[in-house]
Amino acid sequence: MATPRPLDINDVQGDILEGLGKKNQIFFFFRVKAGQASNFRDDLRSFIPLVTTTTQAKKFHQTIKDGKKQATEQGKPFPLIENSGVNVAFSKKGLVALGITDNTGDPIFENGMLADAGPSSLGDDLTVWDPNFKKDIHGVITVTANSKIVLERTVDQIKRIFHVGRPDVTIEEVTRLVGQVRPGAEDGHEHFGFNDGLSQPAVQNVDAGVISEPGENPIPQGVVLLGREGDDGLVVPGPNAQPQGVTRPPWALDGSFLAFRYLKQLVPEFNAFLEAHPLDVGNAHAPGDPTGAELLGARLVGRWKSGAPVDLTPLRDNPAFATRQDFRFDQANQERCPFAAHIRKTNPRSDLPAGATTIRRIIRRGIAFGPEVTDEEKRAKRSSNDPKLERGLLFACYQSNLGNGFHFMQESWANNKAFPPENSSVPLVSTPGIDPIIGVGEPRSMVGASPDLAASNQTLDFGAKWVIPRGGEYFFSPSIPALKSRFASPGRPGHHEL
Ligand code: N7H
Repeated sequence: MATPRPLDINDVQGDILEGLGKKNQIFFFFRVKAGQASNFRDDLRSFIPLVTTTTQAKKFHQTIKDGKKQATEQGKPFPLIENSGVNVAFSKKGLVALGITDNTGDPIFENGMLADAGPSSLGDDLTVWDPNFKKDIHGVITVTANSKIVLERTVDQIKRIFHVGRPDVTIEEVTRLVGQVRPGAEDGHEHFGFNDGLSQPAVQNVDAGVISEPGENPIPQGVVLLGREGDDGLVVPGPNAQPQGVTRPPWALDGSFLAFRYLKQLVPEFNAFLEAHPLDVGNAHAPGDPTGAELLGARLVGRWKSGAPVDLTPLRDNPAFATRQDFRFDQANQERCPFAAHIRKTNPRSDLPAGATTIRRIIRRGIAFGPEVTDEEKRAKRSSNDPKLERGLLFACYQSNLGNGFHFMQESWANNKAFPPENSSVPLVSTPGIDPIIGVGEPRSMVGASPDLAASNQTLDFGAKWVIPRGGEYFFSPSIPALKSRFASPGRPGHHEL
């Protein structure tokens, strides 16, 4: 790719660098109707004005922030601001259906998630995948809104653009997944109860002035956006880890790969496990002291339910620390945070040499789906078999290279019992175990769950899994200029080709 023009965030879809404002979200997985590719590309031209840019998404968040501030100052309730966001992304099969056959330079995207999901790679049990994700999916349109009504209204507008319900329809629905933030105080928390979406990398010249971790600089734009500085190809870890270089088609500039995962969560079973394996918190309970089950939950995740990192507040939750990112792990020690804790596995910070995690950072945009746990499920300590009561996380993350980002994180960190690698910790830990939240592999266990040094090398066996992947796909989320000039049909004469 030739030296690109400077980044203009108007060109980048809003979910990537900013996140679409949302209480409700729908992921509409579609196929371009056979023989209708050309008409679909015409319809896409009418659809593009609906696509939310980074600038628009940022503006919406700023309006909310200002509105909340003003309402607090005036002692008034915060007014509901109507909002809806729309983004679109295509699978490899979708690119081909549109006649875009260039190699994107990312073999994991080129082969699709189904080929990557099995036991020898991500580790999914494909027999429990929703059969819809084994069908051909060409793309995903995601719509977010601040209410169900606004969401439905935007969905209807999109249906009209693609002539849904009419003989000249150009897309077919493969399946849809609907997410919503959890009610009341659980807003922003996923179904196990933990505050989610907190730690995100700051991107150079986009998230001005935000440096999340001490000793870490904002990540180069190319870790997220194709064709930007830092999009240098696969990095195979090792003492001489160097990016291998990559060639991108011109239309890929300012696009990003979206890894989407449909993850079911077994919430009563997770809670029952915590209750059955409480950590020793002594007998005396001061106000604010956790139960043994709460302490175990926090140490499996690496954060308390409020979001406070156990590394900063190891003995009790402290909501004042909820959004803190300014911590490093002590390489020689897992007393404050287990090596296998979910956040230590997925962002090992100082467990690896300075700068080694930069290329591995992803931007997460998940949302919870499904209803709250029912009283009956709580009593039975088991999730219901009723599909209407299925719950979990619609996990979505962006990166410029799946082999450096999501795929690597799941396969080489979360599923790898030997990661982080042995160091001079006391006591010495050669095998920290798999990630207790998302890890797959044998044995299903970790060490270091207990903060008590004498007990810290004891193995904690998890037995069953609490997060069950039920499907997913890899998509490419193009820039707005690429949508206009490469994906949609040519509009007015003389329009600019990328
Ligand atoms: Fe995770 N959880 O509730 O336990 N995650 N995650 N995740 N996750 C994080 O910082 C969770 C999943 C990452 O920089 C928090 O947002 C659950 C996948 C990364 O410190 C919590 C599921 C992958 C981070 C959870 C799930 C990741 C992170 C702490 C599935 C990638 C940031 C709050 C149902 C392969 C790490 C926060 C950092 C944080 C949970 C999935 C990755 C609470 C329940 C599939 C990179």
